[in-house]
Amino acid sequence: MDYYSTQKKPLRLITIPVSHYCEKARWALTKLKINFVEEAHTPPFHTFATNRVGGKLTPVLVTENGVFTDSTDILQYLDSIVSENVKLYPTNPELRKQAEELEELFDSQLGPATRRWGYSYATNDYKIMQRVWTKGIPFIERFVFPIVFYRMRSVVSKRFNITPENVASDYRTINNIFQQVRALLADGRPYLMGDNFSVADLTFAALAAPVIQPPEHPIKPFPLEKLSPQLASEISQFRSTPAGDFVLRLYRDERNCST
Ligand SMILES: N[C@@H](CCC(=O)N[C@@H](CS)C(=O)NCC(=O)O)C(=O)O
Repeated sequence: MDYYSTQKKPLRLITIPVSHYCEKARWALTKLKINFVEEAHTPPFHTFATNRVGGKLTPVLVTENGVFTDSTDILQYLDSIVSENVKLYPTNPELRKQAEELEELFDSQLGPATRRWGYSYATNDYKIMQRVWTKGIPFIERFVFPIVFYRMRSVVSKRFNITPENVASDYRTINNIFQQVRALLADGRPYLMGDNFSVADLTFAALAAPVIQPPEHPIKPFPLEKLSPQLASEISQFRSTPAGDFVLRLYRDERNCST
């Protein structure tokens, strides 16, 4: 019997809506057609939800087999419960190792860089922050968001050490990883691991999304003309690279879902 026919109740995914690590988990759940409910919270309220199940950061996945508090652990768990033909991790051990190395590269370098780059533009913009932090959150958190916004923007700025030097360094990190992705795709392969969509593609696209703003992202991005000229220009530049184009294609072809 496969997982889908035995799943008793939906899995719980605790998120901060905009978090790209949460998007990585959400995309995997959707792609694997696993029944789940998203419990979205705006910072700092996410901590009440994550603490209650023994976690700290988001995403957290609550299942009948345990609680998973890191996006990679979540994907590995999900992969272990689905059938062979839909797995996100290659079954060949050598290919699996390469896919895991790419996942780790994107998690450890691309994710922090795109997050700080994104917040460097967004933290002072009420409209952007409201859109990206409040989708699907409880009414009370939405109600107090105006207060939270003014308090949290300095917290975010300090937490991520947003300085012009650091943001410039993030920009270089992002470009460097985009070059590595370009090199991997240079032989004409459709996906990073070859012919099949895998965890490497999903992780790359989810964590690159803040600088690409794909139209299919569950948090619908603002049209570029509604953004500041500098932000719009940087997104356009990232989109026009081969790696940026790859992200747009992955969202278009592999993210077709309602969440
Ligand atoms: N390595 C973790 C990173 C998770 C992470 O950094 N989550 C951020 C959102 S992008 C978070 O929950 N931050 C809230 C906080 O710092 O309290 C993963 O892959 O799940």
